[in-house]
Amino acid sequence: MFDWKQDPHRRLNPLTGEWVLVSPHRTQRPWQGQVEESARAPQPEYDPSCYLCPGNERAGGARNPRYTSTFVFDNDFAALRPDTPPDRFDQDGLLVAQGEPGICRVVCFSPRHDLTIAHMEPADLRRVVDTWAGQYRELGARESIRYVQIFENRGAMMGCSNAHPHCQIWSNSHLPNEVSKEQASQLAWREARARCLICDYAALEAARRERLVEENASWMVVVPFWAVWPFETMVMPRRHVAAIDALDDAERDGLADILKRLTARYDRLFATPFPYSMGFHQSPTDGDAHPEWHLHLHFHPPLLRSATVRKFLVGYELLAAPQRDLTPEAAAERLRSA
Ligand code: H2U
Ligand code: ZN
Repeated sequence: MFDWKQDPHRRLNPLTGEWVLVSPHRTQRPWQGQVEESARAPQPEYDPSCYLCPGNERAGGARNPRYTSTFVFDNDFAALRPDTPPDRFDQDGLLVAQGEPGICRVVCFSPRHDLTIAHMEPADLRRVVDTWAGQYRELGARESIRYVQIFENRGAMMGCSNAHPHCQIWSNSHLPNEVSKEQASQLAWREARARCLICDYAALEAARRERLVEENASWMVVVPFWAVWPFETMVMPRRHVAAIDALDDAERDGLADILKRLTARYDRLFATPFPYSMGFHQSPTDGDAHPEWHLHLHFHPPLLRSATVRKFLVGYELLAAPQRDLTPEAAAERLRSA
């Protein structure tokens, strides 16, 4: 048997069926990451030039109300439109295209321009969780909406266009690629073993603990065994729940708590507001029951060694397979001690 702290090996992601190459021997050299103090000026509570602050005019010309809690609006530059004809074009199976109706929204977490998830009050974060659940249910109830993708880009490094803490929701008619892979894997697991893939995985990680980063009564955070990004994490409810609207009161508070603690831990790791893309994966809203689905979130942060040294997915990764040096176990250890 190879030594997975030393020997190059590949690991399977059972949720996608894809492999990641791990080269731990390359990190045997001593840690050289410097910790740079963030030079960024603190954000003001209200920014008169912000498109998302209460009472301000947006880039699209609309004016935000003087909102006092979580605020949702239709994206002024939406990638999807509800009235798109769903027709399909297919020439010899080579030129295949389809009209994709959908709805895109923006969710401002709170009126405060300066409060990221890590700094919000638990009660205010709970309102964000309830808003996510409400949006999932409302959008998902529409005939043409079969998947609701809730995600947050944080930090300029991840393409976030505005410092005001917010997330986006893109909802549409077809399962997006990543969701489609997870759907197939969870369904196959359930058919083969009559159990849930993520329930089984969560139980295994709760017992082994080496990749565990955070936990509370209802949620766990791990660096998944098959992580691609250096400090990638997966956030899972302990109970088998297919979608966010099925979380009970305690689980919603638990989600607010775990997100606050995880993002604060990320911020501490390199003493910088940690950039990431995060989002939910959950049951499609196509009218079927989907008992195979287990709600979860993925955090994909780009940073590797410091506030400025990031990992790029280039070269071998673009052409062959994702690769990492730092093992997921070592990343979890570093996050636990941050
Ligand atoms: P990021 O989450 O990547 O920063 O994107 C912000 C979204 O907000 C983006 O999709 C929308 C953009 O279209 N937006 C508006 O709808 N109105 C505005 O006035 C500014 C930005
Ligand atoms: Zn703002």
